[in-house]
Amino acid sequence: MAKTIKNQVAQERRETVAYTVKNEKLKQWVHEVAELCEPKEIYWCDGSQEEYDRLMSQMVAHGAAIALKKRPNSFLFRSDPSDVARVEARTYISYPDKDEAGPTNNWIDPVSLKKTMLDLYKGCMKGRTMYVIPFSMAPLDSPMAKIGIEITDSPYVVCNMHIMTRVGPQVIEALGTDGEFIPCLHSVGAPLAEGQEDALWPCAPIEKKYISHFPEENLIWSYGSGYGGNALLGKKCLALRIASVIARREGWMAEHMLILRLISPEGKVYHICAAFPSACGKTNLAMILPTVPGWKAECLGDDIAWLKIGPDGRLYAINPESGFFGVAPGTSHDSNPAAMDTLEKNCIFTNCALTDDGDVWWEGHDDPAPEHAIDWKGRDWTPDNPEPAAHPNARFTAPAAQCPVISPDWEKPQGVPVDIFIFGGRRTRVQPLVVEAFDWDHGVFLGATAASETTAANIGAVGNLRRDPFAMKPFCGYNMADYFAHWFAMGDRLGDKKPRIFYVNWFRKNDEGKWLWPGFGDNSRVLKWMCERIEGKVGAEETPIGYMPRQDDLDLTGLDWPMERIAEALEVDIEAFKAEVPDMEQHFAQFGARLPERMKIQFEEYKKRLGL
Ligand code: OXD
Ligand code: MN
Repeated sequence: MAKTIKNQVAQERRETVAYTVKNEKLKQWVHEVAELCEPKEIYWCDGSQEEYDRLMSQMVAHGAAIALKKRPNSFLFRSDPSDVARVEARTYISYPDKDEAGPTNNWIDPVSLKKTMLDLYKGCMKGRTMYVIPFSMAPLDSPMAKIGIEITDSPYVVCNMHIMTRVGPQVIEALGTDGEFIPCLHSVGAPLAEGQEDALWPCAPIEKKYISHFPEENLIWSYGSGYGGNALLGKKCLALRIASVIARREGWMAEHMLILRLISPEGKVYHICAAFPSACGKTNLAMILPTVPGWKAECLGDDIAWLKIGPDGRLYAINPESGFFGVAPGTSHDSNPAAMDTLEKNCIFTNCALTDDGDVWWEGHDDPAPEHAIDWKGRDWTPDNPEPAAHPNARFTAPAAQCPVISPDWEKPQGVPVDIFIFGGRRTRVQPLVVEAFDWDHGVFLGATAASETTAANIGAVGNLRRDPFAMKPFCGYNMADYFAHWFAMGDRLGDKKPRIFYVNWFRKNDEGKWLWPGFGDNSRVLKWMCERIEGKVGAEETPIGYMPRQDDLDLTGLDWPMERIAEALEVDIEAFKAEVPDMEQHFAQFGARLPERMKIQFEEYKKRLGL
């Protein structure tokens, strides 16, 4: 009896698929989800331009998207005011044993979490189309590629996934009859009753949002949010949280890192991977236009790196994404000219302001504030308005291939060999411009103690200092203490082929609130010092916190900036470092007995060097 009813329901639901799907497990999963979520129809995405254009015109017709007159094939969306960023407080790493998730993750046991979410998913796609998105993270011809299937009821998510990942029947083809895929289920959590008009940005209230990961099953379930990393499940959920677990198991690394190529005047090539927390300048550094004479840079990725030891024993990095989902406010021809050029066409903008001539604008844009605009909430806005016109976490979604400084090797299947790791964050005080780790273990300690002021990329207070180890606090899919151990173990496996490790802070200010370092293109001066350290060409001073350049060790040719501020940017205030030790104690204490012995040794040595 049950079977007949099932069949009847299935027959009533239209299913559109323009290619042959041979993978039974996939077909079965899609139909199970349809029975649970009860969409009005199922549509398998093909990743084509025609599909993108069709969905966009539907969203324009509905009013959810605004076609920008000034930018070809570009659209503006405004989210619900409650749905503007990742929601770390509603993000779960679910293992049967809480200790596997560790103290830095939210945890609910899989049985109760699934029960709660199944109740929410029941009928949640009523009145909507269920889209099935076959996507690959990393180019399909890369040995690193991972296939995901995202099921979503959001056409906005489909269009973003077109840009951020590789979508299409080639992915289904690669799956064959029994290939493995990572199931990623997403719903905005806003079923439509018969005749009910759809919201412009449907989503569920905060207490019903769940961004859940079941690492033991490689499974992702997201409910209630349509924004960024909560909804584009290839990004943070798959390429970081789930991938970090797989990586540890298989002996590689999934990191919240940009990938950058630097080329010296002599043509020597260096690859740098840098981990900074969200909204701390990864996209700007990834697309840097060096000001230091003779040096060139190319971008390979701005947010995520997958790193694997190659046949020659070196560590190779590949960017699993195919687009940039960057923070718009603060992006300008000054801060990031390459990003501004990338944004000229074929982009999606979310929560930016709309100008009267049909373009987007945000705080920190080169163009002065327009005399009148429509703000991110859809209200009239003039420069005397105390609220910003764009939300501080307003975003652009842009194809990586469009970036004028994209490296010709950005899709190289085996990736590029890494020479340098950089950690860092946004610290107004205390942390100097740059420090080099004494060795790998000390570098792991620097990564593990990384701290940064919180930003608008997560819903919550902005500007508070928090420890964000390796910029992975919101993205590590297992116990962070085990993640530290994995870093130590990778160092052992890399032997003398280990990249060198540095820690930077571009954001230090003086007592008058003035920046101590110019930042942006001038950061290349610090990168040059790092490359020359590798070559043994330039000096450094040993300090209790690591090796540091003296002012003369930095190439400051042509830099028009008060030299006394640079001196201050390089100052180490030992008392200020000592004052932070209790916070570090607390940070490490949360891991209890799981904290690797090698980390304890590093911490003891650090305290000794500070004279404690
Ligand atoms: C991102 C983030 O979107 O880190 O990359 O929040
Ligand atoms: Mn990020």
